[in-house]
Amino acid sequence: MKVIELHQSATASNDRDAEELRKELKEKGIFLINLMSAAGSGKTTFLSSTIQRMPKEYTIGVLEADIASDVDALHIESLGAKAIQVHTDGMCHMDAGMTRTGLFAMELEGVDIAFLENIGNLICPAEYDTGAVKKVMILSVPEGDDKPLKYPLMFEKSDVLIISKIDALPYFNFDMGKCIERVRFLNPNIQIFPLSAKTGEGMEAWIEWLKNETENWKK
Ligand SMILES: Nc1nc2c(ncn2[C@@H]2O[C@H](COP(=O)(O)OP(=O)(O)OP(=O)(O)O)[C@@H](O)[C@H]2O)c(=O)[nH]1
Ligand SMILES: [Mg+2]
Repeated sequence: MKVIELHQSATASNDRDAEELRKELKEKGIFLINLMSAAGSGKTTFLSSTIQRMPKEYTIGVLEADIASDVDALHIESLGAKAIQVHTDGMCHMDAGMTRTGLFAMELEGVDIAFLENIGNLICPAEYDTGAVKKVMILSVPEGDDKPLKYPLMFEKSDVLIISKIDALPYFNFDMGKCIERVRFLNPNIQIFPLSAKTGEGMEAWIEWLKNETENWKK
């Protein structure tokens, strides 16, 4: 497994770097998604289920960002997708320069969809444009329906909210209606997909969204 050690980019403007990276990805026809959530919300499990359900004509690459270890990247690679592991030198987020370095260290030839599995953290990753085309966040049922109230920025900035682990709803006091109401108050345009990566319930609607958005980006 290729593991790359990254340090915070020393450039003046992260937003400019992000715009440049997006432009370059558009030219190459690569749809980059910044996947964010708290630690353990189910990012890797969700990506695994996505890789297994997407039609084989889509080549998927995953940039795994963690403070340490390569377990997530090894798992993704075992499913037949391209994967690369980056370590962030203790930092709690990825910026556009780090994302570029990680992406171009992966063999990008033929990749249609690239996911950045960001560091598990509901706060810092929301503050940085990584150059991704879309921002997708996960909130899992065990975390609670009050998280939009406590960590509003990520909910405001995301294009898509995955409410994951819905198979666990019987065991937690998670009010789905209240959660969705709180999220829509912050971000009326956000797309919301409640699903379980474990049972597969709800995955189909997400897969349809991903296929449509990828095709739109490639036009
Ligand atoms: N019941 C249930 N458990 C899930 C689901 N998705 C993930 N999990 C479990 O949640 C735990 C964390 O899942 P991961 O996919 O490793 O979460 P992650 O967000 O990638 O974690 P980090 O990379 O460490 O931030 C694991 O024990 C998974 O099996 C789900 O849909 N239902
Ligand atoms: Mg993970």
